[in-house]
Amino acid sequence: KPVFAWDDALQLEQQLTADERAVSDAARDYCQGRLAPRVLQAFRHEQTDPEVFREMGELGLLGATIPEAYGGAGLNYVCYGLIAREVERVDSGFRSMMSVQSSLVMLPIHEFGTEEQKQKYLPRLARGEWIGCFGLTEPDHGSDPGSMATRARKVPGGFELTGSKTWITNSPIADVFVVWAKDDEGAIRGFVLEKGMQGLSAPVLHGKVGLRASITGQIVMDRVFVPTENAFPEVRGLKGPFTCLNSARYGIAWGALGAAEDCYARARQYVLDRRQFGRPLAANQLIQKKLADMLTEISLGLQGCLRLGRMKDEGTAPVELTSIMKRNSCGKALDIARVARDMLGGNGISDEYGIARHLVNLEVVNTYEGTHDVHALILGRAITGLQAFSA
Ligand code: TGC
Ligand code: FAD
Repeated sequence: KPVFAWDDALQLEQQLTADERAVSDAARDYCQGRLAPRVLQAFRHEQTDPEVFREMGELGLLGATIPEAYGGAGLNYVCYGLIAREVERVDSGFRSMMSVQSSLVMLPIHEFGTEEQKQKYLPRLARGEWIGCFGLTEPDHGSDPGSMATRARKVPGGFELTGSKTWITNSPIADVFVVWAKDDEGAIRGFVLEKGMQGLSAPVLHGKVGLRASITGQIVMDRVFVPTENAFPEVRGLKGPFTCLNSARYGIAWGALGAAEDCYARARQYVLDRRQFGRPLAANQLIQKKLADMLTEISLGLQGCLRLGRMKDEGTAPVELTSIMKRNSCGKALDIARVARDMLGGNGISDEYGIARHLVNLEVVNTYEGTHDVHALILGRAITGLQAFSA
């Protein structure tokens, strides 16, 4: 008789290849063994440990889909998703550190960079020796990056970049900055900046209530000279940054469900252990319904992520599917975290029980890489053929 598993109802494990299971298991061992014991202090004290990049690099968790010839692990998109799920099961901030490095820095250098740029940056980024960040958002242009104000003026031997980017993951500790700016013709182009370039600074943003284990800052560029060899030669327009976002948003779709799974597992154990009115909380119908709803959404969501991963690996995934899954995973994970927090009563408010941390992290995850509503508008446009972003 088939047996029901409370933690893998649709038997995701059985739908993976042996290699994919091995990657997922190795990622889980590292995350539970090395990251989980550090997360409370990192979050509570807003401390980002750059050593995490080195550790992840050693295990091949950075640039998982980048070919081995450039230092990556040469894995498929399903593996990348499984890694994101395991990292975010511990904390969205750790996943942010990993996915910016992988999808938003290594991927564009691999996809759009010259051979020299690939050789120079990718192996060191893959090992976590160098830390990367991605500058698209500006103080006045978030959901609408096409209106960006940062300019790349052509000068002899290169470009001069002026402008500022904000809410940039990893920027205060970054060695490599992938920055998007408009050239003299008004076309969006990508540039690779390096720490120490004159006129470049990356002040930290303090006081985040979520994602506190992951450092965030600005990128301020005051006439930074960037040699021509540091520009991506061909790519023009929003296609450049959006190609990176397609990959990062896909990872988030898996990752947010990893956080949701952790909330569900913690809430389940808590209500089994905690007694009120003379019996376990878990014996109450209201509590059981909450757990049933959580497991349903997690199970369906993971199947959707796996399907999207398989389609990405086959090359058949339209970008709108990523919007469906990023939006669904974030919204559902946020709902699950809120309900799980409630099930722990007063203890749910303590950072020591983990769920409130996931909850405030997921508020960020629901906002970055395209807000919940922006993804609804992307889908609305695809469904109707009518854009509703602007008048
Ligand atoms: P639109 O007309 O839709 O497109 C302009 C050009 O871009 C192409 N394109 C895409 N290409 C590849 N992949 C995609 N997903 C693409 N979406 C669009 C499109 O084909 C077109 O190309 P061309 O050649 O015809 O010019 O542009 P729009 O200005 O109308 O776009 C509107 C909108 C809302 C879809 C877009 O601006 C958007 O997605 N906004 C959200 C902004 C966002 O996601 N920002 C993320 C910043 S990075 C970040 O948050 C990192 S956090 C990481 C972490 O810590 O984990
Ligand atoms: P806005 O665009 O001002 O949106 C505010 C509200 O208005 C949202 O609810 C939105 O859904 C809504 N809205 C906007 N337009 C419309 C519309 N047309 N119709 C209806 N509603 C609309 N960016 C990077 O480039 N690199 C990074 O590494 C990075 N990391 C981040 C890390 C953190 C911790 C955070 C918080 C953000 C990060 N971001 C990063 C920025 C992130 O991508 C933006 O915050 C996000 O895209 C939203 O932009 P915004 O904050 O300017 O909000």
